[in-house]
This record gives sequence, C-alpha cells and structure tokens, in this order.
Amino acid sequence: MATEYFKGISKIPFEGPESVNPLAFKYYRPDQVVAGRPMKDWLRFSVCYWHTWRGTGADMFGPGTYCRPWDDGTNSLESYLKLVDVNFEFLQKLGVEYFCFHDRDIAPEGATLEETNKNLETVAAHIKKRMQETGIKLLWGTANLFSNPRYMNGASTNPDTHVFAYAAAQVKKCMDISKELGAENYVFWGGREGYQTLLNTDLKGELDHFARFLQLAADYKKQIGFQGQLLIEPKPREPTKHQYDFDTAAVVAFLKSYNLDKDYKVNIEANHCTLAGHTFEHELTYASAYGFLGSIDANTGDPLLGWDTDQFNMDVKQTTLAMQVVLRQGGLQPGGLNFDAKLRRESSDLEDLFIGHIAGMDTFARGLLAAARLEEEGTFQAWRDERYASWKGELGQKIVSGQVTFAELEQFALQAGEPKQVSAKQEKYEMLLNRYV
Ligand code: XUL
Ligand code: CO
Repeated sequence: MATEYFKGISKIPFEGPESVNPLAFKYYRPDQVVAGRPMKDWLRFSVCYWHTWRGTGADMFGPGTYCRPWDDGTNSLESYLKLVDVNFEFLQKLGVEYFCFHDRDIAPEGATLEETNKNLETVAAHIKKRMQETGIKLLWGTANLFSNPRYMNGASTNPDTHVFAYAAAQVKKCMDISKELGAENYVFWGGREGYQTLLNTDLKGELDHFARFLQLAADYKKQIGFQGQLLIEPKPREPTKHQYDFDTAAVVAFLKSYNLDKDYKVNIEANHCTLAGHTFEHELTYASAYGFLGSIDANTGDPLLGWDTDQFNMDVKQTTLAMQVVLRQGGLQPGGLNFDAKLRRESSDLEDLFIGHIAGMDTFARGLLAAARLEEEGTFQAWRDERYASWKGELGQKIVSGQVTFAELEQFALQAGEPKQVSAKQEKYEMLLNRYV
C-alpha cells in the first residue's frame, strides 16, 4: 500500500449549499447536467504544480511558512518522485481530472542540460505510470524560461543568440515530454519576454525574434505530431516592466502580424487581466469574439494590492460573467480552468490546500449555474438585441455590407436630422445580473 500523505481526508463529497463542512462541495457536482452537458465538461478543472507543490509561502519579506510532511528539505530526484505521488493522491481525493506543470516544477535541474533532461525523463516516466493508473490527465505543460538567471535578459527575446538556442532546447524537450504525457495544450508565458528600459532595448528586433521562436515551436509541434493546442498567456508586467504579451489585443495583433494566428490561442488569467487594467470578462469576451479563447487560469487578484497575488477566486459575480463567455462559445475544450492560484502565506495547514481548491471549484460551479440560467432566460440578450436593433434595419444592413458611401450617409443625416437620445440603462442591466448571483 502506497504512503498516504493526506491522512484523515477522504474523497471530497458533495453535500449541497446547506452544508458548512469546509471539506465538502456545496455547488460542484461533476455529473450534474447544465446546459446539456455534465458540469465537469464545462469546467475541466486543473491543479497547478507550481503553487500547489513547489510553493512554500515565501514572499519578498520572509521565507516559507508551510511545513509539509513530505518535504525532506532536499532537492533530490527522490523528493520530486515523491511529490508526484502527493499530486495524484490530492487530485484523486479532490476529484479533479487534470493538472499542469512547468518542466522545472516536476524535476530538478542537473549540472548540465543533458543531466536535467535525464531527470525530467525519469520523473515523467513515473508521472505517466500514475496517469495510467488513475485516469488523471495533463491539461498543459510549459517550460520555465524565467527563473534561472540565464534568462534574466529574456529567453527568446534575449540579446544573446546563445540564450535563444538554450531556450529552444528547453522548449523542445518540454514539448517532447508533454506529448509523451498526452498534454491537451502547451503554454507559453513570457515572464521575461519584455524589457526594463527601452534605453537598452531593440523592441522591434526582440519581437521579430520572439515570433521566430514561436514559429519554430509550431513547426516542431507538427514535426513530432504533437496534438496539443498551443497557447500564449498574456500578462502586462511582473517580473519585467513591460511584457510583450501585454493583453489579448496585443497578442492577437502580434500573432496576426507574424502569421502565427492559425497556430496559437490565448490562455487568459484573471489576475493578469486586472494588471493590464481590464476586467476578467473583458479579456475573455475579447478573446472569444475573435476566436482566440483557448483556456483559462482561474484565479483573482486583490483590489488593494497591485501585483499578481494569484488568489482562489471567490467572487460569484465574476465567475458568472466568465462562465457566460464559456457557455456562449460552447466550452473551452481542449482547454480548461487551471487553478493558477496559491494559498495565502498565513494559510499554513495542509487541509487548506483542499479548502482553497474546493472553494475555487464551488465558485466557478456556482458561476456556471448562474450563467446557464441567465442564458436560458434570455433577458440580457433580448435587451441587447433591442439596443442594437437599428443595425438590422435598412440603413444598418447597407452599412454592414459595404453598400453605402460617406456621401450617402451625409445625405441621410441631412434629411433625418438630429438622432433621438437613447438611454444605455446600465443600472437596469446591473439590477438584472444581481437576480442571478
Ligand atoms: C505567471 C503565470 C505562470 C503561467 C505559466 O504569472 O501565470 O505561472 O501560468 O508559466
Ligand atoms: Co498563469
């Protein structure tokens, strides 16, 4: 019998909204059918390896606060292999079918790239075995191209081609491992693909190199027959002052400019949206509208803290608006909702790992239920349709289909005179939303 790491915690049950048991679901019921599909198919939850298993509770002002029973204080290969078992026990008890990792989360770096790759292979083999035993799947893999000091000036946007090549080698290997583990997506988050000052930066040159790198990755994907969807995760800043993948609009413009728009979609993280000065629903709506919404990093920030706090999202209104976008585009598959979220430094009990995830899952489940009711009832849509009704009229249709010139529009305006004032009725919409959340 394998070692049990979460003693005293069994499979998390569904107990319904009346329950006050922190180790039970109040809303998340994987098989409950919502909008014609089981809840779990709309939500496709994933646990992230980095915060959950590599996070220590450290911040800029102090060291880690968590004491984990499996942590032997070493960075040995054995300790990473043990962490794989911890991960799978957690996922099984939580009832989550997916997880995500960076290459450097699952295996230690060796003295050389060769040794590092060997370590990766060893741990990946163990992960594969556990995946086969449990049916748990990999939502996405990604290469950590930001922690090691070699990437301090960027990975693919580094002024030094040597670093570009090193980053390519790392992504190549990570893609091999991701393919081997059946990853359904592969993510690029460019934490150091940006600049601290334009004074020393060739902005256009760096963007050209970045695009070249992404083209090489897309080519390699095809070459090895990897089926995963490639995703770019926008974030405006942190760790660098300006990151090139600033927000969805910047990423879409970049992908289109470099002819990469058929190969990549975006992975939208809620806290990154707010850092960019947007709401979560803005980024989701924008990405979905242009056919680029691939997956979600399900977290949130704190309105009083200006950095990436990666908290579990507890805001039902926000998850309702998010799930409305997901419902409207028919789901996220092959993407999902990855909890790129961590416990507060002060939440130091082992059971808090479960509580954080349960609460996050319940918040999105509740958002899904509310969004489904909202869509079914259709009042919002009806009001919006009415607001834009003139575009269905004769003039609207002519404009949309390119049948009209500025001179003809001038003619119309001269004849019709001043347009009537039409209220936007924001408060009416807000009032309606509150009925659902
Ligand atoms: C950083 C972040 C990353 C990506 C994966 O803010 O969100 O963890 O999700 O590299
Ligand atoms: Co993320």
